[in-house]
Amino acid sequence: TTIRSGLIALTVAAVVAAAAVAATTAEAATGVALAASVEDEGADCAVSSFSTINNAQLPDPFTRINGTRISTTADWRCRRAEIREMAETYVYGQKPAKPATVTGSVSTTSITANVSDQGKSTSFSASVQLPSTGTAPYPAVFVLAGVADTATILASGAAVINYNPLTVGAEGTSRSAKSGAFYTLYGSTSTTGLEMAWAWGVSRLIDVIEQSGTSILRADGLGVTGCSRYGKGAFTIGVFDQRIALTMPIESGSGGVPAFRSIPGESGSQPLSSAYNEQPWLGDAFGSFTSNPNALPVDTHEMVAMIAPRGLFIMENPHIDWLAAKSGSVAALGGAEVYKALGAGDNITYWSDVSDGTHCANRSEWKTPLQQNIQKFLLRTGNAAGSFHISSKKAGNLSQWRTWTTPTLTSGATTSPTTVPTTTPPTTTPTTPP
Ligand code: MCU
Repeated sequence: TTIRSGLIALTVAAVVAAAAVAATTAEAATGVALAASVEDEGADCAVSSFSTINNAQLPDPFTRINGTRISTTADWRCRRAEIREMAETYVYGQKPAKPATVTGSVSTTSITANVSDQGKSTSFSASVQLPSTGTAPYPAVFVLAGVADTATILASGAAVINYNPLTVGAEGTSRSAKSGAFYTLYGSTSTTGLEMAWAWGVSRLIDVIEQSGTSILRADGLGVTGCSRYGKGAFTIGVFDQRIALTMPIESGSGGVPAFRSIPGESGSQPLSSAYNEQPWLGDAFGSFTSNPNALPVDTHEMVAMIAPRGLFIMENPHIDWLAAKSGSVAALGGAEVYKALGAGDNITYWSDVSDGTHCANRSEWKTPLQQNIQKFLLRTGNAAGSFHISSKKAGNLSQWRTWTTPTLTSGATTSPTTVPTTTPPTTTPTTPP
């Protein structure tokens, strides 16, 4: 028995070592760690107090609330936490931390989460479809409401987790009578909007995947996608859980990827007030900003940046004005500056140059990049560089939206958030959009 268990231990060690080498190789290619093993790596960061601002341009993602600029890649962790806090406060509503009790199970056909917090309990499930190729444990993509090219996802070797967000945060209610699993725990008058409620639900399903061991699904190979209102959801899910390795919002429109400041000037796009009122997708606090987004101390290019350096594949439709693809390109280009500064410029893809104008269609142009993103970030068998394919019909111009430049971040330790730089901040030439 001793020899046998020794052999098993050696075999396990070899497999673990091989996995570690694979991860190191994938990460070495980008020079940065990819998905995290925790929901929020900056949960311990102290965030200074903040308030509204007045700035018609996109806020500088590299400047802290106290006015100093970050200078090392390690500084990004707590700068990101500032953005997260401002985004929760003014845009989406608070995402409660992992509740005291999360239990559940993963089978080859479903995942169930049972969650209890402050004396209240709820549970919800998602169905699972395993791919026909590859071997367990499989990477997996959460598909919101079934709207995405699931055939290509499965054929690429990733499982599909069919997540119905409406059971966690229902549409069709007033802001004072919200319902669904999230609001069962946190109250029907919670000021947190549906997009964040949906994000919380996926985070709890990930807790269950993590706790279930690795026999069916891999917790370190998870992606998310969905179209339209579910594109807004897919984006929010990726922004607020760093365990998501690949985020793929499709045609998300106002309340999703498009920059809030750019939407009012984009002809035919869904106005902020409409996105706020159609359904309680955004948090209640956003109501103060629908006619004045310039007061927001954050914009969605910084939500894009919160996903960095993890995989991000933004898909947009330039043929329907309502979908605000021009403002989407502004946010993507702005957020890509953070990707570049972190040495992960290759991890973001933006694609609105498509011929079919049908909303939420499966498009031939997106098939290959979808497979490549799954290979790179979920299976970790590929390393295709991300790229920008912006439709000339809806091409935003980042230089009109910023005065800040993109710093060259050094790899040193974090600089104190309270230290005022004694030297002039680096004056790098703005990098050309990818
Ligand atoms: C783009 O997502 C939404 C849009 O914001 C709404 O105004 C419209 O009613 O529905 C779109 C959608 O979810 O379509 C499926």
